[in-house]
Amino acid sequence: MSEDQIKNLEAQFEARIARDEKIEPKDWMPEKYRQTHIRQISQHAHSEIVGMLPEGNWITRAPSLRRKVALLAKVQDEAGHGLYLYSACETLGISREELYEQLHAGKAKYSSIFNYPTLTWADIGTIGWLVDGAAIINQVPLCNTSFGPYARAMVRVCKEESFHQRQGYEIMIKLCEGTKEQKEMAQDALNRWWWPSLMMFGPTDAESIHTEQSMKWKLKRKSNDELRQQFIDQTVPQADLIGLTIPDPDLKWNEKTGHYDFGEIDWNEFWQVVKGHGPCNKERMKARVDAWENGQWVRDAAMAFAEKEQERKEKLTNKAV
Ligand code: BYC
Repeated sequence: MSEDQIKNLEAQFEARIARDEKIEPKDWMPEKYRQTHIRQISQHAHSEIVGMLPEGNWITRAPSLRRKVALLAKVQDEAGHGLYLYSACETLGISREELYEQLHAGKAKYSSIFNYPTLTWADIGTIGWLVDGAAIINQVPLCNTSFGPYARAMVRVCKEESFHQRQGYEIMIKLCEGTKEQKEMAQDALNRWWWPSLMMFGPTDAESIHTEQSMKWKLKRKSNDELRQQFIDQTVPQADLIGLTIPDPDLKWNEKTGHYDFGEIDWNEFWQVVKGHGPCNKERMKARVDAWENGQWVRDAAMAFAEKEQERKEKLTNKAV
């Protein structure tokens, strides 16, 4: 293709983005647009799958049948989210195997939040309340993202995240209405998960390398700092309502801006976790690699079965002829 032809295609592509048209997998797109979508969608998919591990850890220990059923359903939803997202990503011309390989080799990231341990039952409430709460805030704008398969996957994901957030907050309400020890357990979980939850939104806008381009392409519709602020403004009153204290001495309502001011995030901790040195990074990756390797026989059996079925069908067709 000549340079002029590429420029022409690029101009048409930018015009479609400006008109808020959805870009579909078979449409022409700049190579960088394709690559940055593969990066973000696959990291999102990996986050859903790795995100099953900290909560899966509590399924056998949920304190009642009702809690167990709800937690099972939530963790199962996350597997479903991973599947929609991997499928959306595959429409960009990369295979599921390649995506897994990138994760297992440490080339593709997943959300920093899942590298922290779930020590008590209150952690499950806190994950639903804060982590899924943050996920909704981050993902609602993505329902309007420019790449069609990603935007459509996000609509269902957000509906399910809403149930996840409520089940988490309801666990917290119950713990806060319970004994002194239960309330202390809830406060302790909030103390440990608050700052990592704020880190989920990524580095500050000034440090974010992808935001500018992703906003131009309408992959991202709001910046990391805008979403983080929205999360804080929404969550602080929820903590107040159940009598929990946000572990930030600098947190203060600002009449002028109409937002909460908050303390400095420990960005050194964030980058350490992102680079693989968080409390559970090694454990999480081992669980995923083991699952892949131990599942080899299932994939082999499915392939062998598919081949036999194909042979059987061919024989039947030959007989009929
Ligand atoms: N953790 O330029 P930036 C869930 C990386 S699933 C790790 O701002 P971008 C749930 C970033 O990838 C939650 N890495 O990047 C599941 C980039 O590195 P690369 C997951 C992070 O893409 C189960 C570099 O830092 N949600 O909620 O413009 C149970 C520079 O950052 C993180 C999604 O994936 C992080 N927190 O913005 C319960 C949503 N933050 O790629 C709940 C979709 C940044 O150059 N993703 N990095 O190597 C997004 O919205 C955006 O990708 C982000 C980052 C806001 C996360």
